[in-house]
Amino acid sequence: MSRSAMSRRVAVPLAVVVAALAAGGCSADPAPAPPPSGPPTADMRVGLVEWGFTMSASTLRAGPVRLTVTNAGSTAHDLEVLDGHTVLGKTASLSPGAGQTLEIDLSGHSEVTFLCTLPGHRAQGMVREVRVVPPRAVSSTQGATNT
Ligand SMILES: [Cu+2]
Repeated sequence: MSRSAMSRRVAVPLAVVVAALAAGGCSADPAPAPPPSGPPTADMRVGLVEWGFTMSASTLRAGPVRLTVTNAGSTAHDLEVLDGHTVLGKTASLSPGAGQTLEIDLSGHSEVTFLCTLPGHRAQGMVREVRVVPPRAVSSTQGATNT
């Protein structure tokens, strides 16, 4: 008797907690912030997080570029840079807090793909197309906002 009264008493607060958790799950989703707009860069910082990439710029400059990659997440990640099926560069699997610098040549490329190759991470959202702009176009678009 007293037992059923007790379970009824906790039933309402529990439902409230569950509803709050469900509602909070969406807004608390740690989606990476979009990269700042600005001129294409040859020196980009890339953060690996659950589940995506934070980037210090939105576009890369064709030619030699340096990617300073840091795992800012709480599980292991890596970064593979692809053009189609061609691997242009790839870090080791990085523990949280670890980093690696990739030096790659993007001469002649117009778009690359950033990808985390750890199982399941691509499906969680760790894939992203990044535009590569030839140096000739850089000066004419410098300072302009995205078209
Ligand atoms: Cu990953």
